[in-house]
Amino acid sequence: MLIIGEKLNSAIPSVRQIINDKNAAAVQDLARRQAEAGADYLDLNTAHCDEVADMEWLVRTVQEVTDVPLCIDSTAGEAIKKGLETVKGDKSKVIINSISMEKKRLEEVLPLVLEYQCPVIGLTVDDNGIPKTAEERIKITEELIETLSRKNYDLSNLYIDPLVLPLAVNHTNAVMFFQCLRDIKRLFKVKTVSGLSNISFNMPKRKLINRYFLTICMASGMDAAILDPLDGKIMTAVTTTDLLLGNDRFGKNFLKAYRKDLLAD
Ligand code: THG
Repeated sequence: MLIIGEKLNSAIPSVRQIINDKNAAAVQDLARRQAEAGADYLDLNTAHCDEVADMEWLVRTVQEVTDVPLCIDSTAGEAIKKGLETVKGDKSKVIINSISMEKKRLEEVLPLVLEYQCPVIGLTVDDNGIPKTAEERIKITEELIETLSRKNYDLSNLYIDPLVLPLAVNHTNAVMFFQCLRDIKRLFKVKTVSGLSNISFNMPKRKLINRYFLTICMASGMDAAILDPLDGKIMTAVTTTDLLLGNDRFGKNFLKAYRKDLLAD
C-alpha cells in the first residue's frame, strides 16, 4: 500500500508554529524522517497559515532535502497552483489533494489536473455536502469519473477518497466505509485512498482504533493511506497486512523490516 506521510500539516499546532517561524531545519527534519520511515509521498498542507505564500516556502524547503514526491493538500486552487509551480523535477508525479464535485473546487482544480496530468484525489462530496450513504458516494464517484474521462484524463491516476466519518457520530460509519471501498474497487478502474484518523474522533485510544481500522480498509481494497509514518505500530500494521494480503512477494518487505528491528509487536 502507498503511504502518504501526514506530518507536514498546519492543522498540527507544532507544525503550524514551525511554518510560521520559517523554521526550515525543523520542517526538513520532519520531511527526512518521514521519508526514512517509508513514506512514498509527503502531504503538504498550509491551510492554517498564509496558505499560498507558505505553500511555496514549504515545497521549496522540503525539496531541498528529499526527492520523495509531494501531495499538495489544499481546498484552494491558488495554493495548489502555487505548489505545482514551485515543485522542481517531474511535476506529473505530484498528487493533487484534492478535487470533488463541488462546483467551485471543480472549476479551480480541474484545469490544474489537466494541465499537469498528475494523480489526483477525488473526494466523494458535492455542493450538498458529504453524503450519508455508500450509494450516494458511489454516485459522486461516477460523476467524478465521467467528468475526468470526458477530458481524456488517465483514470488509473485517480484516487477516490470516500471520506471517513467518525464512529462516534454513527456506529455503522466504519462498515459503510468498507462497503464504499469494496464497491469502488468492484465497479471502477480507479484507486482508493483515505485519511483514516477521523474514524476515532471523540473516542479514547484513538491510535488503537485507527490501526485496526487500517487493516480492514486494506483488506477492503484501499490502495493508499494518509498516515503518520513515524508511528512504528501503524507502520508495522501496514507491513504485516501487506504480507497477509499477498502484496509482499517472498515476504521481502516484512523480512527487511524484521532485520532492521522495525516490527513492533
Ligand atoms: N483525506 C484527504 N486529505 C486529508 C485528509 C483526508 N488531509 C488532511 C487529513 N485528512 C489527513 N492528515 C492528517 C494530519 C495530521 C493528523 C491527522 C490527519 C494528526 N496528527 C497528529 C500529530 O501528528 O500530532 C497525531 C498523529 C498520531 O500520532 O496518530 O492528527 O481524510 N484526501
